[in-house]
Amino acid sequence: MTDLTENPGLSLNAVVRGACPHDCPDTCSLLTTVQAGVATRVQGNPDHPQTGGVLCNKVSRYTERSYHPERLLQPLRRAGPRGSGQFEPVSWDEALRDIAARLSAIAARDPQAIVPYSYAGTMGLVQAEGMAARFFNRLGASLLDRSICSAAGGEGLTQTLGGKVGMRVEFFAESKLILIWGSNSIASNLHFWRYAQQAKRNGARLICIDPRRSETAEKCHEHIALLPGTDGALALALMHELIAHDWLDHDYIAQHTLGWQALRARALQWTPERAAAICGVPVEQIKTLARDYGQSMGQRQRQPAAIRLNYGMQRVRGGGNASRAIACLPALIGAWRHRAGGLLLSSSGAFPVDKAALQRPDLLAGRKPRTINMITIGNDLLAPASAVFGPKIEALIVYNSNPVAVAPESGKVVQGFARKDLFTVVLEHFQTDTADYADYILPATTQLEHWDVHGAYGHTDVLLNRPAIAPQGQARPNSQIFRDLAAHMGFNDACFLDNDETLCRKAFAGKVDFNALLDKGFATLSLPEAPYANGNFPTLSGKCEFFSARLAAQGLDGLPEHVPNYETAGSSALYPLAMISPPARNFLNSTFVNVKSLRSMEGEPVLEMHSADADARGVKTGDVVRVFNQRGDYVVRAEVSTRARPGVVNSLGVWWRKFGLAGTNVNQLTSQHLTDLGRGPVFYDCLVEVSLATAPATQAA
Ligand SMILES: Nc1nc2c(c(=O)[nH]1)N[C@H]1C(S)=C(S)[C@@H](COP(=O)(O)OP(=O)(O)OC[C@H]3O[C@@H](n4cnc5c(=O)[nH]c(N)nc54)[C@H](O)[C@@H]3O)O[C@H]1N2
Ligand SMILES: Nc1nc2c(c(=O)[nH]1)N[C@H]1C(S)=C(S)[C@@H](COP(=O)(O)OP(=O)(O)OC[C@H]3O[C@@H](n4cnc5c(=O)[nH]c(N)nc54)[C@H](O)[C@@H]3O)O[C@H]1N2
Ligand SMILES: [Mo]
Repeated sequence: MTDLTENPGLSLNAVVRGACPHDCPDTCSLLTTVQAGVATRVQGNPDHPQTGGVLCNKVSRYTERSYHPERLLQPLRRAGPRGSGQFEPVSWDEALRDIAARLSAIAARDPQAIVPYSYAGTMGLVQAEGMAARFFNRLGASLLDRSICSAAGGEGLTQTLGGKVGMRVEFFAESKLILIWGSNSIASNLHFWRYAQQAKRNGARLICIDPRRSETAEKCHEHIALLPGTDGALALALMHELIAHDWLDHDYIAQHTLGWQALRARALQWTPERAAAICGVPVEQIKTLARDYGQSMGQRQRQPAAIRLNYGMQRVRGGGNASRAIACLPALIGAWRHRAGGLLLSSSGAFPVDKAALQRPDLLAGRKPRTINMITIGNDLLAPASAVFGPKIEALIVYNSNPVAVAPESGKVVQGFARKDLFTVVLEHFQTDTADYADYILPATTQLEHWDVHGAYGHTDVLLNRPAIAPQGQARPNSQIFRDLAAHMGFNDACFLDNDETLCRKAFAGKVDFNALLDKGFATLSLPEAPYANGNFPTLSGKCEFFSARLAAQGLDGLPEHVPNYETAGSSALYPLAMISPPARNFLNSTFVNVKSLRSMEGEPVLEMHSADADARGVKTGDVVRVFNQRGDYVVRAEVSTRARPGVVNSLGVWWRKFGLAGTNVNQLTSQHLTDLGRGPVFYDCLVEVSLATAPATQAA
């Protein structure tokens, strides 16, 4: 067995196979060209079918990010007021020693006062979940509910289909009707869009369901621009029409579903007229969509209808129920019978990841630490100790995340991070908005510099990432930093000696051929082509559960229902506009905002407004506007645009605050409320008002 971590064979001239680490459904296979020890080019691997030799704008500029002049290359210690961004260099040993001493002192009182905060800066199983989880389990730190992205839809899907499972993405190429529901695929799921294009060339009809006229919406045959948070109503009205016109697969329903009579009664309450009023779309559009969908699987046509459900529709109060309602649709028409029919939200449930081997929950040794929801970090950092909450948060260890920019209600998040009595360590590539508040910043390696292994959430291949170049400066992999911290804390369990190769091998516990990964860089899971053609859903009943006994047992509605937003469009005279803040095409959440070539493509933070809403406020394109609600103010440049529908403004995220106008970003306005299911975020359930800004605003260079 070669020792991959020591990596003696790091060639000075080579083409190295890797994996894109970013939080994106596509998880591409990368080829990095190295010349004289320097990575000169990152390309998509043409041998990997899902990547097809194509990369997005962002990752094709990966070398610009890795060799960025502002890359953090040595440990830093705070040398000015908290949040001022002033730091001084410090040696690794001094930093680790001091951090270990501070954490040990807190842990002696109550280790739950220490909170890890991480998300998906890298999705690699080693650099995201392996050594870090072992460290925090051994410490007995608070657990983190990593809920900020996909929790509502994940729970909705699990309660309906039994897990984060669905169609295989490649078969969308054979579909005849594709509903792209709550997704701007061209921006955020480019490699799915390639399959949708293939289908379109073969005569498929593409329908986009999205409040915003996105890049994707304008390339589909039809765009249904509903109000944010009304997808549940739309799905129930579609069911109403399927029932009223008997566009149903009675045999599939009888054999492979649970709760049909109850769902039928519920759906019959949802006439298209009722839904149209809630969704803010013409009733004819709902009826036509139902006909297209309902007749797709008719006896003679057998033209499979497929739904690419995504995250946009979940980030509202009723996101869980809406996902459940939509997940019921394919079973009603028997779309699952065909490999190109059904639905895909996330494929992550297909991967046999051995979490216990990686994360070692046994190191908790019977302790049951509290769980902090990452969405409410603003409130939680400001919460005093109490019997319900537990100890006040005294230390935060942040890695793979930029909460000061991405978490909701930034005003509170900033106030929390600025607390004088909080000890904060940030593992990062760059001095982000969050790193500005650190006591210590520890420099981490990028994907070009470390080993990792990846599953995916938009396809079903496992990928291996080999380092292409040596770590830059004094940067260390996250795994190494937690190994080092463990040593300084005196944790001498053998598992802290596992190197990255061992972690890569343990991740799939022998269920994926590691030699194939070493040879080719990727391995495809062996899965059935049409997994639910004969039922066999991974639910307890083995059926698609229209009615969920588990939800009912929790006192919740066992059937999917339309759950209105916390902040319903049109419900407030003070804040009459609904605001959504979906991803920008050239950023990846807040990653890449500091890469100049990409930032110049995005220009500056923009608020798209419909002309009727702009005219009513005397706003023209290019005006600096103040967007505000009860949670704060956000300053941004207005763009009067046909991408916005009346009553809804769009501000693409997630800018670093320090690159925004007046040092703000859109999360100044979003709320810390949670979704109906899964305790997820409600970024797109947010009412605001807009007015011309009076004070001049500046953007950092
Ligand atoms: N370029 C790029 N790619 C990304 C990301 C990025 O930041 N940039 N982020 C990555 C991450 S973390 C994720 S989770 C995925 C997200 O993946 P997707 O969910 O596919 O991504 P989005 O492009 O955000 O699409 C969301 C769409 O939903 C729409 N939307 C907003 N509210 C509603 C609603 O109530 N109902 C409906 N039907 N639609 C609504 C938005 O207008 C937007 O066009 O993308 C990943 N890929
Ligand atoms: N308003 C609004 N807010 C949103 C969203 C939205 O649509 N609208 N989207 C939400 C969603 S879907 C998500 S997933 C979250 C994303 O939130 P985060 O997961 O916090 O994503 P990023 O902002 O990309 O920050 C990731 C950070 O990890 C760092 N990083 C990358 N690789 C490594 C590594 O190997 N080691 C270390 N130590 N650091 C690394 C990067 O430099 C980057 O600063 O944001 C959420 N916030
Ligand atoms: Mo996400």
